[in-house]
Amino acid sequence: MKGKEKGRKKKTNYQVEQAHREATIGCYLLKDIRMKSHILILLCIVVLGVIGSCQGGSLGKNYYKVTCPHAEEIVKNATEKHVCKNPNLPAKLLRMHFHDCFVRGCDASILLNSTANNTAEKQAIPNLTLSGFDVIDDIKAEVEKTCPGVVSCADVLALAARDSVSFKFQRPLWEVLTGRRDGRVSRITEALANIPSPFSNFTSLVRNFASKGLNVHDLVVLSGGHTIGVGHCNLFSNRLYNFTGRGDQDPSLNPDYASFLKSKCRSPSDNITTVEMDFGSSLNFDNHYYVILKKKMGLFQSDAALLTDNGALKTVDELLDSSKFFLEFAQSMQKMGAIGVLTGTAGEIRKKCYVVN
Ligand code: HEM
Ligand SMILES: *[C@@H]1O[C@H](CO)[C@@H](O)[C@H](O)[C@H]1NC(C)=O
Ligand SMILES: *[C@@H]1O[C@H](CO)[C@@H](O)[C@H](O)[C@H]1NC(C)=O
Ligand SMILES: *[C@@H]1O[C@H](CO)[C@@H](O)[C@H](O)[C@H]1NC(C)=O
Ligand SMILES: *[C@@H]1O[C@H](CO)[C@@H](O)[C@H](O)[C@H]1NC(C)=O
Ligand SMILES: *[C@@H]1O[C@H](CO)[C@@H](O)[C@H](O)[C@H]1NC(C)=O
Ligand SMILES: *[C@@H]1O[C@H](CO)[C@@H](O)[C@H](O)[C@H]1NC(C)=O
Ligand SMILES: CC(=O)N[C@H]1CO[C@H](CO)[C@@H](O)[C@@H]1O
Repeated sequence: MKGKEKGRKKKTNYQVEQAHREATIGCYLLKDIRMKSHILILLCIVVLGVIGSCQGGSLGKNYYKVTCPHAEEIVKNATEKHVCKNPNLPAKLLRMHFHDCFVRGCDASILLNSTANNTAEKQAIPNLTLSGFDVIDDIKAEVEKTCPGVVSCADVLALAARDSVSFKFQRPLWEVLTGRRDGRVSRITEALANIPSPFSNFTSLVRNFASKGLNVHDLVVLSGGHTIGVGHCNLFSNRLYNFTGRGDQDPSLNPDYASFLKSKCRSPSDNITTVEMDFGSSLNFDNHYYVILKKKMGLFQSDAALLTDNGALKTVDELLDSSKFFLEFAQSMQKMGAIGVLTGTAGEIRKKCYVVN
């Protein structure tokens, strides 16, 4: 076991380093590749614009085409600048977008600060970390310089999440329709009630997703978001130390992996240490999450729960095909990005993302 652990650790460090290197190279190449990808994207917009029908309420393609023609490019540039400095950012922004959409719809309610009167959603989220919020505020400020009061924070977040994850690929991994408007309300209680728990079983997860108009297929596909990022020990250490109250381990967790996790999370109450969710590949956005899931190495009970239903298991197996994963993830993200959006004259266009106008 010791030998195995060592091997694993080495691999992890190596892969993390490699991913860092790739990201850095990406930053140098940025200018060259950008020209080409712009031409491609332009082509896509023209072609798809003719054929395409709009999904997701009254969101549309390039909604700010007239009112702020460079909006999406400004967001992309600003996002990439931040990702170059912080390779963990894609995970923060992807999760932030998910949390935004699951509470009151994708209306940037997650970004509002608490006030004297009200404790905001933000306060409930077990550490999305400040780097994410700061970055969104900065990207929004960039957009405001060119087009004050035009582009919503909800759209900025949806675009920034997509662009940060897509950065290493130098092409957008999913389409983001725009035209969302910003909400004026953010309540801590609603976050607690709507955001799925890592301790959930399959039935609760399905119910939670269904209440957002997402089906079992979306649940399995979007859980693939856990291919990047980290989780805190206290959110899974019950699986290691005291699963049923008899000092036991979760039998649905790979025992070798459990030993490794114990070496990282030394006590059941450690709420500081974090562990990669997709072991050995947590900076790579890929379908490796499903590979480790099949080996009973999903980090949370909510990950392991996807193996407890035959239908979900079938989808897990399908997503072991990489191209299938990218295709399906793009579709489900577009569905998620349309949950409960405010459009038309609803809500407002916030000037600053952390406070209502
Ligand atoms: C299926 C229900 C889900 C549950 C129960 C869940 C739960 C969690 C938990 C507990 C964490 C760790 C937080 C921490 O310790 O700091 C986490 C992280 C994360 N989640 Fe989920 N999640 C779910 C679905 C999703 C979806 C749909 C996405 C996006 C498509 C997503 C993206 C992420 C990302 C990227 C991280 C890493 C964040 C970081 O590195 O800071 N999750 N999730
Ligand atoms: C985005 O960055 C590229 C490359 O640095 C630059 O050519 C382009 O003008 C930028 N776009 C905007 C809107 O700032
Ligand atoms: C908003 O809240 C964040 C913490 O969530 C804090 O860092 C920031 O300073 C606050 N911004 C303002 C303008 O109060
Ligand atoms: C605080 O709450 C009171 C009563 O509900 C309301 O009249 C007031 O406008 C609120 N203040 C702010 C800053 O939201
Ligand atoms: C799933 O969790 C819910 C909520 O905790 C619980 O009521 C239900 O009995 C659980 N279902 C199964 C099959 O364990
Ligand atoms: C395990 O959980 C049970 C029941 O909650 C508790 O009585 C016991 O002290 C725990 N054991 C350890 C080692 O934490
Ligand atoms: C972590 O646990 C300590 C001690 O139980 C507690 O005081 C602290 O608030 C916790 N921190 C977080 C971020 O939950
Ligand atoms: C955004 C957020 O809630 N951040 C919290 C993360 O956790 C630390 C303590 O571990 C808090 O101080 C932050 O407020």
